[in-house]
Order: sequence, then C-alpha cells, then structure tokens
Amino acid sequence: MKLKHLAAAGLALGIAAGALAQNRPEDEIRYRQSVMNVVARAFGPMIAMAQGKIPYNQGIVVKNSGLLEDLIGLPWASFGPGTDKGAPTKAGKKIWSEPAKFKDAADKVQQAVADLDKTAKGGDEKAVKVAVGHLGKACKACHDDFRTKEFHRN
Ligand code: ASC
Repeated sequence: MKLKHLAAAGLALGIAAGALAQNRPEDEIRYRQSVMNVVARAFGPMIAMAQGKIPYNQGIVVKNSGLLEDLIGLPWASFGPGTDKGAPTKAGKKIWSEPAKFKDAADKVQQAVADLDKTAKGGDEKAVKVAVGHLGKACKACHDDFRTKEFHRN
C-alpha cells in the first residue's frame, strides 16, 4: 500500500473510532454542569434587573438572552443513560425514572428562553421583566422536581 493510501486508511479509521466513541459519564456531567454555569451567569443580571436591584440595560438583556438561546439546547443530551453517577452531581433520580416529565420540564424552559429572546429584541422593558419572571419559574420548576439540594455521588 502506498503511503498516501495508508494515511487515508488511517484517517478513515480515526474518524470511525471518533464517531463510535462514547463520552465518559464524568465528561457528560462536567459538560452539562458547565453549560448550566454559563446559563446562570447570563440569566443572573436579568433577574437582578427584574427585581429592581440593578438598572435595566437593554444591551445586556439582548446579549444575554441571545446567549441563553444559543446555550439552552445543549445540556439535555448529556443526561443520557448511565450519566446519573460518575462525578458529584445534583441530578435527581427522577430524570431517569420519569424521562417524559423531565423532557416536558426542559421543553418549558427552552420555550421560556425563546420567548425571552424574542421579547428582548422588542425592547419593551415591562414585557422583558415579565418574560424573565416566566423563565425563572420554569427554571425553578425543573430544579424543584429534578435537582437535589446537595451534590451526591450516588
Ligand atoms: C438562575 C439559577 C437558577 C435559576 C433560578 C430561577 O440563574 O442559577 O437556579 O436562575 O434562580 O428561579
């Protein structure tokens, strides 16, 4: 076999191996926690604005709502089978025992983010604050049902 064929075969094998590779549970846990951490950082200032703790800032609202819209679809695929343990996590057992309910709660969060992003672009401060409240409620509802108070290792 010529060198360039060997290189091509090696590349093809590498791609196939990559496609088959499963992320380890600890990597999935770290990934979903990382996304949620950035999500919370983006949402925080909007909560503070809605609560009147900091002045309303349309630029931050648009930027951070866009960030949320980009990010909020990412963590859900990392709650797959076998990712209930492997690293300290607050993920509750019900995520895996009641997956339809978990999906419903996650869908509500994603819908509330989409609503906030759309409202943010409209620039109506009052409407934004209502949308922020809706998203906060959706976040909290999912956390109440599917997140434990403390980290656990199972
Ligand atoms: C956040 C965050 C949460 C939710 C929750 C909404 O930014 O870290 O857990 O929003 O406070 O009620």
